[in-house]
Amino acid sequence: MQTTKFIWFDGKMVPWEEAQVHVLTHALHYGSAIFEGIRAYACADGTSAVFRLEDHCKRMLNSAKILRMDLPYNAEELARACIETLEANKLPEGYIRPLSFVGRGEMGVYPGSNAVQTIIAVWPWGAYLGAEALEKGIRVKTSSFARSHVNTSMSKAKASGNYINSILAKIEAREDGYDEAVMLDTNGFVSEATGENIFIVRDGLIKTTPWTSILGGITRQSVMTVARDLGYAVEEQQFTRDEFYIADEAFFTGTAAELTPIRELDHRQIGQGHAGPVTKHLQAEFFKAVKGENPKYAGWLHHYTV
Ligand code: PPE
Repeated sequence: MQTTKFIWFDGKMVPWEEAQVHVLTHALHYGSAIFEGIRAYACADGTSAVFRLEDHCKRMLNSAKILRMDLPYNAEELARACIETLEANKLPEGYIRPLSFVGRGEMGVYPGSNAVQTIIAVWPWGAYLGAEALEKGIRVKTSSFARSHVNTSMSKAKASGNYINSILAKIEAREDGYDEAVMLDTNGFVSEATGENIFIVRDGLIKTTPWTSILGGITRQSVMTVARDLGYAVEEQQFTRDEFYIADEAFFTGTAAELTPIRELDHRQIGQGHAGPVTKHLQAEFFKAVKGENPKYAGWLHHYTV
């Protein structure tokens, strides 16, 4: 892992090596933590831009609300701390990881009055599924693990504990020779991937799975907006794995994965077996938006300079 110099820890900038917790931290035992994943991009004008920083901070507060965690920060304070961490590390481009966790105190599932602690780390992070993936697309398989039922884990919270479900599916997919897993919900419909939302394109219609058992991806919402602005028809609609098999195109969206084309699902080639025209168009427009090359989406960017 690439390290940087400082990590923001409960309001203080501490050296990377010193940002540590005790082994009896509640979150380490029970997964009682929430986090965000945010990207910053270097722009052509020499500044950098964090993509939808305020929206990520708002989602973090919503995750805290769902988990009944009290964060002593509002969205503006979290956003400012993210920028300060990027500046302290002189990082023009990379990934931002705020995390709030239930700290040390009483053991036992009930979090009681254990203090909630918050850190923000940043690091350089290239293409999540490999540089080639962004261009050529990836091979995926339907997971044997179902996405958690809507009353099992609260998927609208980006909660650490939820990721056990993702880890199981990711390990299975990788060990079976695939890049990523497609997870079905408990009714058998396509849900999301282990850390990405899913889109298919069929007969000119772009479909993404509805906001039920999935995380409300900020990239998902951004890509829907960009697609509609370009005149494409976009629906949030349930679909099945066999509709996915006969899609003309398919792709994943996520902060880490950005917009990654899918070229194969369960040994069925998707469309022509490489990134299709709609996927390529949306990917190009998405990258323009995040790098400040489309003034229409200037409101999504929080600029800073290092
Ligand atoms: N679903 C899940 C389960 C998920 O974890 C992510 C983000 C998304 C959808 C897409 O959401 P958004 O980033 O707002 O478009 N996954 C994060 C974690 C990746 C990791 O390995 O860590 C991310 O992309 O930052």
